[in-house]
Amino acid sequence: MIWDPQHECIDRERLKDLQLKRLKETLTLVYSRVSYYRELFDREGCRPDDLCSLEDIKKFPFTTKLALRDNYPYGLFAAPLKDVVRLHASSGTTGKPIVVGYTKKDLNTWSELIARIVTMAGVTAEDVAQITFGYGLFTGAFGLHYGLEKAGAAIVPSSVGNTEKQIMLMKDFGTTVLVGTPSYALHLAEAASRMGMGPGDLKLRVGLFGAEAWSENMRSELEKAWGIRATDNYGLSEVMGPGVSGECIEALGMHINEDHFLVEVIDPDTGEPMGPGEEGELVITTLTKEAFPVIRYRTRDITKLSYEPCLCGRTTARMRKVTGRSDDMLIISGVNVFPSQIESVLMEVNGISPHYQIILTKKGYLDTMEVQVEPTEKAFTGSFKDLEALEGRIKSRLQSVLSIGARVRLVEPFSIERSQGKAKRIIDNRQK
Ligand code: DLL
Repeated sequence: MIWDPQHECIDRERLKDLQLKRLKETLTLVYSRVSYYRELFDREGCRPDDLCSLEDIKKFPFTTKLALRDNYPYGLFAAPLKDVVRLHASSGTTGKPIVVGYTKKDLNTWSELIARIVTMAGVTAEDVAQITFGYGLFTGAFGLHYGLEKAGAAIVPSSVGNTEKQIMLMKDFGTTVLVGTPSYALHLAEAASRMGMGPGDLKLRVGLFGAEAWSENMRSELEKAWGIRATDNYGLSEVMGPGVSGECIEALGMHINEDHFLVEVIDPDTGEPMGPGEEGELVITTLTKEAFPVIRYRTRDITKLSYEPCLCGRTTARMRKVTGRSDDMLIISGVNVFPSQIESVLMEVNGISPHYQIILTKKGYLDTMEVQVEPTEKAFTGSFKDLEALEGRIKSRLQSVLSIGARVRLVEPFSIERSQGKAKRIIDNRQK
């Protein structure tokens, strides 16, 4: 089934007309309502009126995470707060998150786009969907929640964690759709098998996975472990959250909701456009957002686009699975973490040296992070109690800034290797 055939199977010439009209409206909106964009456009000598074709988007400057950080919290909102009905946030590069807002119309669009994506993955009103994303500032849970509800599925908002209870709910409630990060879904599968439960004991049939990169091998493992069809969906808070794109049952790339998002692929080093089918960084302009429109947002995600018609009948462009990022952002169990956030926490703590290392490993299918730090010689008193207190202070600061737990290990002064050039701070031992 196709949720919105009028838009998902739209003739591409008509799509371009619609995109151009909406792009003009969005540029006019940000120019008139957001001083950041107005000043930037004026400086760059570009005006919304300069836009005569979709190609002209290239005359407008990119937006980066830095602009979002500098305008924290509401500086880039194009709607007054009285019209904003929801706020979400995602990691910034420092201690402060990126804040995004939604009007009622934005929320309605969001649930429509998710309804499209879950329908293309094969979800129907008959389904029982268990959402294992964390309900909170993260866009994952609420985004999927309202779209699945719109599609008519019965939702089990079990949120993150509590693995054994998740499995009990799956069995007792007859869950048919599992929603979460692919790594958590594998962890759940392992736990279910320890509890003596296999695919035959549960009704699961579809997985809606996203929020982190995952390989085709991982897809096969998930499909085997749960006896399901595992589908990928993509999005980012700055643009909306989940709902930007998702896989249909052909699983040949994720269909982009192009009537709401204009996409480009650029060379991450030069900013120059890449040719059709070439790999590069995805850049997105929102076409209908009211509260938080973004112009040419550099996602840092590496992918490539395909405009070939899909066997499912949809005409929208597809993006290949995201294979990496063009910045240093880490995704640890679905949570975005910048090494610079960790560094800023460590620099605030008295009694430790500026040398540290972040070690990522897998425990079963879950990501774990260990932060190794050196106490200064002064702080290295030999008193176990002092060291334990120091470790506890670092741990709780990290938890509050990153929203995930990290193991903190104090190591002897001068034991972390000093680099000759660029410091190697991250050791990622998670295999892909
Ligand atoms: O992760 C939104 C989301 C939630 C998407 C649930 C899908 C399902 P953020 O926390 O802002 O938003 O993180 C966005 O996560 O720029 C990518 O690097 C990565 N990411 C999201 N989905 C995928 C995916 C949500 N399917 C960042 N494959 C993005 C690979 C993904 N990476």
